[in-house]
Amino acid sequence: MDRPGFRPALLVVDMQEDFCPPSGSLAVPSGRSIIPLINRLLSSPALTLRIATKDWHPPDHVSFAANHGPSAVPFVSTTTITNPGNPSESYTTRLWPVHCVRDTPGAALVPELDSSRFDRVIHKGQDPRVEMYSAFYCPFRAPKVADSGLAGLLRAADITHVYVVGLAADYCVRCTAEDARAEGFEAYIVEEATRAVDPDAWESQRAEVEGKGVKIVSADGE
Ligand code: VGL
Ligand code: ZN
Repeated sequence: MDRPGFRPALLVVDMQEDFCPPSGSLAVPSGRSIIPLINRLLSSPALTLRIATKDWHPPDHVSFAANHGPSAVPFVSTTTITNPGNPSESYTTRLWPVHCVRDTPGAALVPELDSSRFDRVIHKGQDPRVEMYSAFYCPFRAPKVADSGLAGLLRAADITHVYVVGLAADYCVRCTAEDARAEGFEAYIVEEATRAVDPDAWESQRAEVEGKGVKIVSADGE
């Protein structure tokens, strides 16, 4: 039975080959194992909107260790990212292996995913100068950088609740859910439908994520 004022969207974040074992360049441990549950969630008739996101980087993207000289080590080295619209705003972030380069096989959605269900696919991380974990925009305060239009899309569909699943829990899933909450939506991460790059780090981040108003829920009784 429809509840009044309940118009949920499912955001399926970055279910791409490069984030999945066995061959992804930034494979998230057991990242492939969540696909059957995501397909089941996608089939729910209760959903108002079903959206996929794709990490979609140019080859010269700032998050690739390979673009920072021979001494930069993926997963280990960091770099400083500056707001192109406000040089006084910057932060330090982790460098990654080359991954999800636009139009390459590694950037494709995994074929087992029931992609025919998606109403829209949002691309993110296209600006070579900035990292973009969230599917909404980069984490700068002002001005906003690389707005994907996702908030406007959700509002235009009168979405009330946003359920976030996919990869990776401790990066793009988390940031997307936090921004959904900050944009005024009830925001959820479905625990069994996500996996972390660093499972231990994710465990220690949960309280902080919940402190931002995101609810981490179980798919039990979906
Ligand atoms: C992601 C690292 C780099 C993610 C994207 O989708 O969580 N993580 N780019
Ligand atoms: Zn990326």
